[in-house]
Amino acid sequence: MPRSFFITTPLYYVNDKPHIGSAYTTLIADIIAQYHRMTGDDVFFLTGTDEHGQKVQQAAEKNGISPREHCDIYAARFKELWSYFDLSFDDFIRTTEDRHVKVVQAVLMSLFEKGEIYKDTYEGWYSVADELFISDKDYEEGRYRDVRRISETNYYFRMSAYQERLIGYIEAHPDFIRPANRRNEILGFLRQPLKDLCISRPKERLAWGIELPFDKDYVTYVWFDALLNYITAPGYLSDDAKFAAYWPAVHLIGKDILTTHCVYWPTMLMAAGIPLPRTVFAHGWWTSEGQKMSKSLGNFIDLETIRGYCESVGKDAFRYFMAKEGPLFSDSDFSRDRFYQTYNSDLANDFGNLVNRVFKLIDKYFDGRIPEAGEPGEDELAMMEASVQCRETVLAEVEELNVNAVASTVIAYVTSINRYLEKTEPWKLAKTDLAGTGMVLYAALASLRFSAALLYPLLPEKMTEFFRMLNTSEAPGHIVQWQDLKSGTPLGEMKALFPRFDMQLLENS
Ligand code: ME8
Repeated sequence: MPRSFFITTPLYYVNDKPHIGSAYTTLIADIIAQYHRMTGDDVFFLTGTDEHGQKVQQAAEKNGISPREHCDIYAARFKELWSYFDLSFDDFIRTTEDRHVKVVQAVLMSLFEKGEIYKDTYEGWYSVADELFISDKDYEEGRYRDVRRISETNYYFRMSAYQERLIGYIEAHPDFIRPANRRNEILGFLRQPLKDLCISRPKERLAWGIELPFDKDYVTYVWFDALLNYITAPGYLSDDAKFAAYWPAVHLIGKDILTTHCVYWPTMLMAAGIPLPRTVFAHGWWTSEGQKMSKSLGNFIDLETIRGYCESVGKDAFRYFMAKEGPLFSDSDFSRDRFYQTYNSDLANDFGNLVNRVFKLIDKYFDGRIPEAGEPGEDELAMMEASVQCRETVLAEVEELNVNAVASTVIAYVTSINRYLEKTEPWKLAKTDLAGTGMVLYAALASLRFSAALLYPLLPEKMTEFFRMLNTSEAPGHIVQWQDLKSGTPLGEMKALFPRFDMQLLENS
């Protein structure tokens, strides 16, 4: 039986176009999904859009269109970017779909009937911009925008009743909230008394939402609605076998939505009697050229900027950079220079040059046919062993969701292939020992093929091209054995996979 693996991204708001932040989380989730597929896991990768709430209603009003039309336009923009990057998600959920509305209403009804939801009147501060009721302290500190005093009758979820149980769960499950600093942040937050959660908005103030099944004058608070997507998509209440196969999920999110995912969501699940997520992994933040990204500073990495990078050195290079340098454990800065430097050093120099070198030598001395492996010596056996070690390390890093480390691990192996060639010097050896030269070039190419297979989730287009150059019928995306490289096969046409980027071009722009 294959192991099942369910990974999700946040559902992005449709009041903004995709940008480097949403692209990052989704690309990383895709990479993790691809590595799991590579090992034979049965993967369910989910993304989508969060379409209800005041901001959407306001944006639609501003543009003179209906909220639904607005959502259709924006959801399509996300889909377009994901298809540009050829992402491998299995489902794209929109919170306005019927399948989702049904689950939200069913969960609300059952919690209401169990007494987990009650009606009450609140008088206090409300941030219109953030759609949140805030405390007096928050108000005094001025942390929220567009704050008004309101008195309103609403429905509340008894979140406070789950505080102790949640703390106990987090303490007993070190992998539930990751990385550890985020876990500590949540445990710190839970040292304060937890309040009940307001889960409704009166329709007279906000009409664009899912109607409460027990009171038609109200719609559901957007977060209570959106979080439930994670169980709608894998079939909660609609496909028991699918739900049992995939739930619980690994949620990949940014640090901005830690509390909703690590406090609201698990307590909602506890109340509904559903197991908690396997892991909530909250990554850090991208800054741009050393500063917070902002449209006014002109350093905002939007869709057009992303496409510009992709057009200059390829989509794979962008994906690779996201993986290797992205803010997984702490914030990270996107700098144009660093982007191109990483491309040149890892992809053009380390991988690309090595491919050129090995292909040219095989062409020169073996008429472009993969030479015989011969009787491997100590160095070749060491390369073979190192490949197995490299794969084990990569798979352990994937298990830890540590995509930053994966890229470095494989590139370190590629560097070791370069060192192996420097040591064995096949270009000199060819003058005296052709069989020995064949053995060295076989070992170099077998190691390259092995690393290409491991790099596939990071560089899917280019590694597919590389496998085409090997002229094999095997498709990348699988675990390969080092010694399965077939001697005698004529190599395909050599292409420059990663042409060097001329850094001087940057000085003139
Ligand atoms: O919060 N660096 O949607 P959202 C890294 N709809 N990641 C970033 C980023 C940055 N500078 N900016 C954004 C929502 N992100 C809710 C989620 S889930 C049921 C509902 C990424 O469109 C990061 O993953 O504001 C962050 O958590 C997400 O975009 C927020 O997306």
